[in-house]
Amino acid sequence: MAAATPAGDHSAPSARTLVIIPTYNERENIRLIVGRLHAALPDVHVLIADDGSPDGTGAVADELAAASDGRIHVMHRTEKNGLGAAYIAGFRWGLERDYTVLVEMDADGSHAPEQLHLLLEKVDGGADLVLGSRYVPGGTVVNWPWHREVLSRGGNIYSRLALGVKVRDITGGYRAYRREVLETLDLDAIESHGYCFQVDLAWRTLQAGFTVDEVPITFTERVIGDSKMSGNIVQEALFKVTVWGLRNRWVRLRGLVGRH
Ligand SMILES: Nc1nc2c(ncn2[C@@H]2O[C@H](COP(=O)(O)OP(=O)(O)OP(=O)(O)O)[C@@H](O)[C@H]2O)c(=O)[nH]1
Ligand SMILES: [Mg+2]
Repeated sequence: MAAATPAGDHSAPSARTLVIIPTYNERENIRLIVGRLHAALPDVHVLIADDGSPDGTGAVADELAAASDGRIHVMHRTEKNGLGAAYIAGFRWGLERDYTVLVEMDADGSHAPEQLHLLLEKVDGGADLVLGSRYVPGGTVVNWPWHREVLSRGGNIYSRLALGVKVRDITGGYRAYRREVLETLDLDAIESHGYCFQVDLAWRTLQAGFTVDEVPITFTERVIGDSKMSGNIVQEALFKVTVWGLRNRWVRLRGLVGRH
């Protein structure tokens, strides 16, 4: 069967997969999500990157790691520094080890671990970055208030137009990177937070000439715990995407003028 699980096929690029889960106050969710993940794909490794959650998520993560036969790891960070910084620290941790695919997944259940194999199969098929997409045919959003969906769809349409890319869900945070992508990008240069971090990384990946593919996912609104979304995150994304889009057009325009 072509769609082998990463656990079953050790020649596949995804044979050594690390799933990075950033957490801030996800005490109840972290157990559930890691349990679901290992039920779906027993061989993937997990790195929980916790920013000193006041609710004790870090201690729960330590318990899970202690009982995990080395498949669960925990990074304790001292202060809440945003999801982007936690992911970058997690990527570095994974790149220092021999993981071949690095995955981003939220702790809150929005990204179904049962669908991770769909992303990994695309990586094994040759894609450098695979996005779990709500906005390709077959993709869907469950239980989101209408204003969140409008914001998310609007942000994606705006990003697509401003940056001139074909990606349908560039703000989504369920993704699988081939390690070569993260080795190539200048992770030190990435300062974006929130949604903007996701756009930033996908945009850099495309500009570096890597292939980006999308697979449909079912995104489900969190049931337990509180959102860390804020107006600042939206403003940051809007501002930066506009600057990147204008800069890209300017560079291309200069190139055209320079040729004549
Ligand atoms: N380590 C770390 N993780 C964070 C931080 N902010 C958010 N996260 C985690 O990043 C993931 C996504 O955050 P969410 O609050 O779900 O953000 P969202 O998906 O935009 O919003 P909702 O799903 O509506 O709540 C979750 O696993 C959070 O716990 C942070 O500052 N540090
Ligand atoms: Mg969420």
